Amino acid sequence: MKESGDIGRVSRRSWLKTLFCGLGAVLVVNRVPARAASVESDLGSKESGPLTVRVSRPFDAETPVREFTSFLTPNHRFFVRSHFGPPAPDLIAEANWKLRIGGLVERSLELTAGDLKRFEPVTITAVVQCSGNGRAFYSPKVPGVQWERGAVGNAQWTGVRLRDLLVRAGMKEQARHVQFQGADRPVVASVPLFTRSIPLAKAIHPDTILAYEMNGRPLPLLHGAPLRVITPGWMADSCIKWLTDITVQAEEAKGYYMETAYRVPTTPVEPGGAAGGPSIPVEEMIVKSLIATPQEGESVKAGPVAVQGVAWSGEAAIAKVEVSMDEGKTWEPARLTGDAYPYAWRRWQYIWPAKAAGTYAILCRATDARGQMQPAASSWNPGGFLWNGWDRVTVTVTA
Ligand SMILES: Nc1nc2c(c(=O)[nH]1)N[C@H]1C(S)=C(S)[C@@H](COP(=O)(O)O)O[C@H]1N2
Ligand SMILES: [Mo]
Repeated sequence: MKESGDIGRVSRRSWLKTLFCGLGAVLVVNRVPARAASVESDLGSKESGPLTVRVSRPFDAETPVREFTSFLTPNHRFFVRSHFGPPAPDLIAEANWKLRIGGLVERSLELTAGDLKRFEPVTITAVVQCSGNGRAFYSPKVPGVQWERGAVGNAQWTGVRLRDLLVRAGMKEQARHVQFQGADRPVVASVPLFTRSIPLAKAIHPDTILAYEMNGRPLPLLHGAPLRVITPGWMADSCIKWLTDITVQAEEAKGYYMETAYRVPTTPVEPGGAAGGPSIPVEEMIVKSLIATPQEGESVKAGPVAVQGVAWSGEAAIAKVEVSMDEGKTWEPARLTGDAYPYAWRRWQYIWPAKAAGTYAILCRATDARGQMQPAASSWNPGGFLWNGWDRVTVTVTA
């Protein structure tokens, strides 16, 4: 109760700022569960605040798509997702935190944050997207966080190559998978830990990094401070936050989050069907684009309207983005703007000559360099993963 009083003295704006920028704030969230409801009311459940809250505890919130006119998504506007919320602060405090590397290695390592800084720093711009982004668009509905369009962002990540650490530890011949464990823990001990692994080939790829900075600033607590995995081109469920343990193994990680969750069927499942058939883990992202502006429901004046958005596709480049004003019967090419970087999203723009007053649906779809194109709707799967159907906004043109 004392804590609640303390919060009351801070202005709402500065309290929110702390929540998204630093450690102090998440202490607040951890210590004062009662504030969770207010997080929601402060941020608004509509796209009015910095983030759109989907679940308040643990805090799961998406970025309003209007942010996606900018190349980099600012840290305090970057979507937040975790299964149990951030770890107890003492576990990741600088004085206590260590990264342990073990398993099938010649030398087990224990590295402090300072030790990590002695490895060559690398910076990579990469899209991080929740594999459940767009789950809300599946029909029939799939249980889980009802993400719409904004469980994705593009940021500049700085850290060390995972490969450099693995080389330092020396891998044994049987090494095939690299398992990650973060410091976060479920509230109820019977709930499995969020333990995940990636295949060795992705782990030793020079672009797979352990990041301690996001957009040139220390990694915020909500995004995994002090260290998180970044697997460029792959879905965010491989991007383990609050990393403490790396285990080199012969086998994929065991447990719920590898064996049951984050899997997609290898043969089509009829809509509404059950999980349990043959499946593979969610890994690479697939081709996708979003319309950032105009926004859903916006009124625009007749005349040229700049339709802008972003497009990305895992490890492949974006080849083209197209816009349709007739429900997908015909498509016009959009112009790709800005530079193309591997793993980052590409911005695009289409000037729509809006003539007559009325209501219009604007659709977009992207195609990648491999020739993969966004479908009208993704095929239904029991986890509601990998949605990449055409994006769509409805706008009203006024005379
Ligand atoms: N330790 C840990 N890491 C985690 C998770 C988690 O629950 N615990 N959730 C994952 C999922 S499902 C997503 S979508 C991303 C979200 O990263 P962000 O909050 O920085 O956007 O973190 C991933 N890393
Ligand atoms: Mo996710």
